[in-house]
Amino acid sequence: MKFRLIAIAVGASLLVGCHDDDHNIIDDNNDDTTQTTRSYTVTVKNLTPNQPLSPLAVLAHNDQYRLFSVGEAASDGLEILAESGDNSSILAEKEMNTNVGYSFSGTGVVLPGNSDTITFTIDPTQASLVSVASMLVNTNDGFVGETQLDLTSLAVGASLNMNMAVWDSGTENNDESAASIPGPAAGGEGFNSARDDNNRVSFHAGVISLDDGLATSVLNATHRFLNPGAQLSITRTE
Ligand SMILES: [Ca+2]
Ligand SMILES: [Ca+2]
Repeated sequence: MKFRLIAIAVGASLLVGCHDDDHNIIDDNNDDTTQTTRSYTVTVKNLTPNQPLSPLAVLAHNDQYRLFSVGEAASDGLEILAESGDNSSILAEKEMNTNVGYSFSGTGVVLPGNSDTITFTIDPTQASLVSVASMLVNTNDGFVGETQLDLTSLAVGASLNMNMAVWDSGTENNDESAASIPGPAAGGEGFNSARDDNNRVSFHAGVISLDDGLATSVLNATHRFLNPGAQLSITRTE
């Protein structure tokens, strides 16, 4: 995954470089109707005190695709990401789903207070909407995610900024046990195909933790979070 990411990053920067050499950027701003590619940077900043975020999954797609729907069952790919932090199944949507034109992985785990940025170029006739997801790894199945963010009207140089809600994928019981939390707080199990929660995506109710009286919890007060869990910024660069 890392090698693939590097290849994408290099490809994107080459495109940007060529474009700058050949054209005046200001002219391009006024020439949207004929522009066949658009470039963006997507940055996610971790706002939590002690919840590392798993490597970002970013998809660019058309309006027929949703990464998740609140109140409905998570996809298998989202279950895997939300329980283990493994983004590979979500990224494989590009191969599995004709509505998904592009997939991009973050560079690695995003520690509290840190951010990760993905830069990419897409053809807006193939994909004009973006979805983003990442697991809070010291949880059973908590994740930050946004879906169907429409970039169509975002002008060059403009940004879309928003707070990312923390969701519960509904695919794993929030027992907070050492055996079931994969992050550094516990080192327990990641993905398990059993769906022993309510099987629908909802706002995460937060963790309880040992400090709040859940005697079997491997978590403490530092692992708590209240929405939002991260900040998302998408800037159109070309
Ligand atoms: Ca859950
Ligand atoms: Ca599960």
